[in-house]
Amino acid sequence: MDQQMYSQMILEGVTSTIPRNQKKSRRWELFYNRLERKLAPLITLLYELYGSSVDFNEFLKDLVIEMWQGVKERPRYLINLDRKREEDPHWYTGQDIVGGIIYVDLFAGSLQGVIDHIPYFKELGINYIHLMPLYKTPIHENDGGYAVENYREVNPAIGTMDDLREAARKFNKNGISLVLDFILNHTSDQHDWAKRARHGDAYYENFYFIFDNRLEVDEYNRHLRDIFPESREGSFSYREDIRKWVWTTFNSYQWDLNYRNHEVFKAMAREMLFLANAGTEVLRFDAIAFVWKEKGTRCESLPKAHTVIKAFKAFAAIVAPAMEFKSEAIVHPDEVIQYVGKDECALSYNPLLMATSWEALATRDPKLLRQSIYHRYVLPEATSWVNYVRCHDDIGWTFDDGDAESLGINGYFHRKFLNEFYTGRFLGSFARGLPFQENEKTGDCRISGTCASLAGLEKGVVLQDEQEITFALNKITLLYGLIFTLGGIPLIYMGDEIGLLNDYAYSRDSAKHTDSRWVHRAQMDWEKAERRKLPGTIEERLFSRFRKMTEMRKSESAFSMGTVRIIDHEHDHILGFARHAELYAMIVLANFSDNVQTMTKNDLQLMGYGYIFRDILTDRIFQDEIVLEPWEIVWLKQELDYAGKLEIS
Ligand code: OTU
Repeated sequence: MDQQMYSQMILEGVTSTIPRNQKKSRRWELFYNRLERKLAPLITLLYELYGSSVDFNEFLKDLVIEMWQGVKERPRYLINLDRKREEDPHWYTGQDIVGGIIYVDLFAGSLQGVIDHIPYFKELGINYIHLMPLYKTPIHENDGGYAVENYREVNPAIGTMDDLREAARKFNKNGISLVLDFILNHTSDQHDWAKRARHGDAYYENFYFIFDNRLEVDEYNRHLRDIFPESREGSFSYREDIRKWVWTTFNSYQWDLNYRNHEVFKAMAREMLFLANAGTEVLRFDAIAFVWKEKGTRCESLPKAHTVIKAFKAFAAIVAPAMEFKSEAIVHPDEVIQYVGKDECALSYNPLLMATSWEALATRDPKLLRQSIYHRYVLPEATSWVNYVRCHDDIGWTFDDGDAESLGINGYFHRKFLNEFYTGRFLGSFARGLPFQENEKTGDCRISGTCASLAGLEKGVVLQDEQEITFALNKITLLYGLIFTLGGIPLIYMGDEIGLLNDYAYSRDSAKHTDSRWVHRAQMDWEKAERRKLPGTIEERLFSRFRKMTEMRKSESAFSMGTVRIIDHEHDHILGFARHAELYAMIVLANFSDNVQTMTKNDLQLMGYGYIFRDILTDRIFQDEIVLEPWEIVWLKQELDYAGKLEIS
């Protein structure tokens, strides 16, 4: 039977079970229309995953009923948002969006506290806010919120589900998009499903990967890499209480869900709808590379991992079309891109840009960064990067070894150097970072630290070295300046705008001391933030630049997602690129060095870019040459020539 007919049959089957009065409602009409258009593609995807199960039809009907429940419960303002987004489906590609990420408790104590800080977001120009996992978790073993005990409950220390709904509504009223996490690869071992599985309930045992047999575990392990090697060798944990092995890709208390079981898909789809109806506009899909497992493979980025996400997307498109997915796949660049698509994740973190920016800062040479923008920046139509400088996680050096090789860089040794540099072990390094998940077997390591500490501000402040401080402020501005102009949604890890430094207190906390990422999950310091109002302070110098950058980004349509044209020139330390708007081009130049660099206007003229430029961040005019201070970034706009015409060829 073809999918369209099949879908019709399921639709009729479900319709006959819906009470007549419900079927007369406008909601039903809306839902039915969407189903007619969108159910068949969903079924095709699900068939690929679960078509061989005997109860496939029942499963589909259950899903449709879940969806109807979701549509009925969807608040009216979100139904309106659905309509608005359907009219403007690529809203997230615009230059008018600037994001921020926070941990609710660390930023403002509670959800009400976050609501109270809406003016601060507005002051900075932020209109997309990622509230990091705020669900109920165990008090100690929670992986910073990523070990969820209950997706429908907010961590009681920060508020309630009603507070979250209120925050979402207030965000909506203020034109701010709410971003939440969907932690779908695993639950906490304290989740009700895991508890039931531990008590021998076969239905829930099937939600996870639980093995009696060590041999089977070993067989899987042979092909897997260790993600958190400091916590354990291999991807499985032995549970004394049940005397069995459980698949745990991350920490031992994070149990991987078994998506080969359609009941898991159904249960998680239900949780997803719940979050959609709480007001989520963008759902961050955590650790998606791992969601599908097959023996004899490395169980990362398998084709069916994509099918699972596409199926979730097709499902959400029927109930909550306003909601987009953001991919969090911090993997090889070839794989990162596979998750990006309007029918999968319209948005994706850009770990390569993040890593190569820091790489260029350490080497003072942007060639790898330039190459990664040149070869790996383009995305499919109607999708966008989410660019970031720092987040709550570590920095991993995820560039491709072949790319590096072609520039004469040996990947293995270069990563070693970068790790030495950012942990401050390298002589003369400006960075103050810590190693994360150092793997003695492979020599692998990642880096923790706040943006400011890694960029040299901590060193400058400790040594009271004014030049180091100035350079650090320039470096921070440079890194953020890139993500504000390259196209895609820039994300500010809140605290970076005032230069929050590493917080070493985590090492004295028994629940945190083994995870160095806590060093950069510092509490927002509101007293420090107040100093943004005092001219000349570090906070004011930095904050005012962030403000200027958000303002300028939003005002220039050239900075929306689109083509980036790399500018070729002969200055080793300068990265240059152009972004074209309809009538003019914006040219961004960044100096990756401790010295002043001068670029002749010839370099730009050769490419057809005018004579007179204005840096829109400082309003300086450049006529004969462009002089860049150490670590400076300029955003140049071509000025009108004296005859009043645009100087563009
Ligand atoms: C994500 O990160 C989260 O961002 C982390 O905070 C969590 O600890 C983790 O998942 C588990 O939920 O390894 O160092 O290659 O793609 O998913 C960060 C793995 C991580 C990454 C990423 C993971």
